[in-house]
Amino acid sequence: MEEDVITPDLNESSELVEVDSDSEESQVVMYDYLFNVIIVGDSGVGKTDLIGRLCDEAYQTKFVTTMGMNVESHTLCINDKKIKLQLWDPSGSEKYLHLTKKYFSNASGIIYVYDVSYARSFHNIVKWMDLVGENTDANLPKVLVGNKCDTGRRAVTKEQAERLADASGMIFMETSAISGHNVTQVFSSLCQVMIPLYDKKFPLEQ
Ligand SMILES: Nc1nc2c(ncn2[C@@H]2O[C@H](COP(=O)(O)OP(=O)(O)OP(=O)(O)O)[C@@H](O)[C@H]2O)c(=O)[nH]1
Ligand SMILES: [Mg+2]
Repeated sequence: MEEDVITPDLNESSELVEVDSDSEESQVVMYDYLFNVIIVGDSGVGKTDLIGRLCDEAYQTKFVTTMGMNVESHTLCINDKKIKLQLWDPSGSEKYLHLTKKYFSNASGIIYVYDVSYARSFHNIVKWMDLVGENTDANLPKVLVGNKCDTGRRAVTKEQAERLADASGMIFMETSAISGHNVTQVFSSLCQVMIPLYDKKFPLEQ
C-alpha cells in the first residue's frame, strides 16, 4: 500500500508571500527565493540535529530516530535577499528508502552528511549519491558534511572527504551540531550556489 507523501511546493518563484498562520496576528512574510533542500546520510549521523541547530539554535542529546520524513523551514538572509529553505529530513534507515526516494526529484539542493568518527557512514555516502543521482539532475548543487567534528574521535580525514567532494563537484565542510560550528555556513554556502542557478533558469524580465 502507498504511504502518504507530503508534496513539496515546487513553485520556486521570487517575491513569494507566505502567511504565518501560527502567530497570534497573522503576518505576511516576504521572501525572494524558495528552495527545497534534502539532507541525506546514514541513521545517526546527525541530520535532524543539524537542522535543529540551524532552525532553533537548539541541540537534542537524546537520539530519536526520524520516522519516515520531517520537514522544517528556515529563512536566511544573504546579500539583502530572503531565502526560504524547506528542509526535508528523511530517516537514514533503509526501511524508509522507498519513501525518501520520492522526494529527490523535487530537490533544489542536496546535503550529504556523514559522521567523522564513523568510517562506515562516510563510505556509504557513495551509496547515497547513487540513490540521489538516479532521481535527480547531476548538476544539482550539493554539500558534503562531516558532522560531529567536536568528538575528538576521527575515523575519516579531511583529505579523504575533500577528495570525494572534489571528484563529485561538492562543497565540503565539517560541522558540529553540538557547538554549532559551520552549521549556518553549510546552508548559506548551498544557497550561494542555488541562487545563481535559479537566476539563470528564471531570469528577471527587463
Ligand atoms: N558529538 C556529537 N553528537 C551529535 C552531533 N549531532 C548529532 N549528534 C548525536 O547523534 C545522534 C543522532 O542524531 P540525529 O540528528 O537524530 O541523527 P539522524 O541522522 O537524524 O538519524 P536518523 O533520523 O535515524 O536518520 C544523537 O544522539 C545526537 O545527539 C554532533 O555534532 N556531535
Ligand atoms: Mg533524523
